Amino acid sequence: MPVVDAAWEDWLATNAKRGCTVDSMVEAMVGAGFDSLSASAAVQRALGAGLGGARTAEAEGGTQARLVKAAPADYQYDASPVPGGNLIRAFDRDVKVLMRCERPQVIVFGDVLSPDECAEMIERSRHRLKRSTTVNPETGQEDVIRNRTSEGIWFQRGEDAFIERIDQRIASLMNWPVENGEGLQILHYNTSGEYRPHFDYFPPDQQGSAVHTARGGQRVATLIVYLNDVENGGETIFPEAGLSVAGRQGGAVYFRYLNGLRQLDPLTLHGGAPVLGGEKWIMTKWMREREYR
Ligand code: PD2
Ligand code: ZN
Repeated sequence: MPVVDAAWEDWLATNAKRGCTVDSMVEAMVGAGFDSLSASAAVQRALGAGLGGARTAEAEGGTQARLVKAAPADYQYDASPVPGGNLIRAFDRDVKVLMRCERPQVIVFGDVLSPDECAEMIERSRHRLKRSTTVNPETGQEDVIRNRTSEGIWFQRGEDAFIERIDQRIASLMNWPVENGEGLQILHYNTSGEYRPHFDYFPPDQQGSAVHTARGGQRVATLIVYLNDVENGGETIFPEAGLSVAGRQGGAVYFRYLNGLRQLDPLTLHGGAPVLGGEKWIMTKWMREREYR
């Protein structure tokens, strides 16, 4: 595989300045022999370094490399709502804290769900999966794009007693009102499936965001629960923080990106690395500023 040498750095900087899309740059690099993860990381680096800002949007892995104004240095890290300690009583279950990172605010948990609960979530979802979409930053519509090669399904909040219990447990763990949570989303990736780096928040400077924030306001924090052990690959990566979380069944990663000043943390850029062997099942909970109806 080629390396990102001075010539490539120059090419990246020039194309980032010209406003080339993430996709087109990654594609060109892959065409020249880079693997998609290295190409994506180099493009993200170039955009960050060259333009002094962060890429935005869930759709970012998508077609447009847009910027938010916040620079990492501006974001004020205030206290996370998640309590301290090694063990957190979350509604009906004791959840282990395995790792905490302060900048960005990331926490890795063990035992959020039991193996039986993970199996039940997978079985309830298996036959209802649909190809995942991402939010188009211009229109706010959901688009199917290559940067998110997974299939998913949503459960309505509290739709039955089982889902209600999981919703309550997660709200208790995130220490955020259950009413502010979006419904649980289950995602399935086959081998080679990935979700390129993006933000979970809705970029304030993009037209399409208003459609989403009208209901419940901005997203505040994410919890990704791992429903199976992945044979190889499929880590949740935070490229700006140099962090990679290899999930274990029942465990979870939490990250928070909206502080009390309503600033958004660009260090929470994150993605799902390609699954190199086996399959990957996750469950995601997004919390909003206000009640989500
Ligand atoms: O599958 C993942 O690890 C992953 C990574 C980044 C999922 C999401 N984002 C997401 O659902 O937003
Ligand atoms: Zn995400």
